[in-house]
Amino acid sequence: MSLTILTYPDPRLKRVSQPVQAVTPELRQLAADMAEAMYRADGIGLAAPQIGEAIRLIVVDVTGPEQRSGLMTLVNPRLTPVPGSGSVQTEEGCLSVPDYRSKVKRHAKVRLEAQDLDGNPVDMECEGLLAVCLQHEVDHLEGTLFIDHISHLKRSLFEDKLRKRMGR
Ligand code: K2U
Ligand code: ZN
Repeated sequence: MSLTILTYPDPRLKRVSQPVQAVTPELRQLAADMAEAMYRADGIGLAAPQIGEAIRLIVVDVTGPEQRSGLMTLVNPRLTPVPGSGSVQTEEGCLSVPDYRSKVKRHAKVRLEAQDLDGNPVDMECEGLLAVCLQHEVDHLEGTLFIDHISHLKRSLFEDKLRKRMGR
């Protein structure tokens, strides 16, 4: 089933997602559908709230839609910054905020704890694009978009641009 990615300012993108209680066949299907939607949209990450499900499930594949060799399906992911790893500024975009990119400051290294679809624990230290993508996706589970991290001036310029595009 092809999923529709919600776009700003859809209020469902602001919901805080609930923990996944159990991995069911339906959850597996949802995760597979999310990965397909992510690849089709040329994304390297997708969080369940972006397709309207307020649950703590994300898919990530930083090898990208052409290669498709690094898919991670993460249930109830938790990130903790690695002390002393510093921060990085990266140009981010979002499949739910089309045609807009802005620099965002993120932790350089994060510890990822999660479960995979078979209930096995995931516990790894991540850096680079994976660390940035994970922080972007886990933000989605809290109802936070990358545009919530930009300056007030940039945000008002973004909102003006959106209003013009929506003809208001
Ligand atoms: O969550 C999403 O909307 C997918 C995001 C994930 C992401 C954003 C910023 C930085 C890293 C990951 C993107 O739209 S996926 C598109 C993309 C691809 C490569 C690099 C940056 C953004
Ligand atoms: Zn996003």
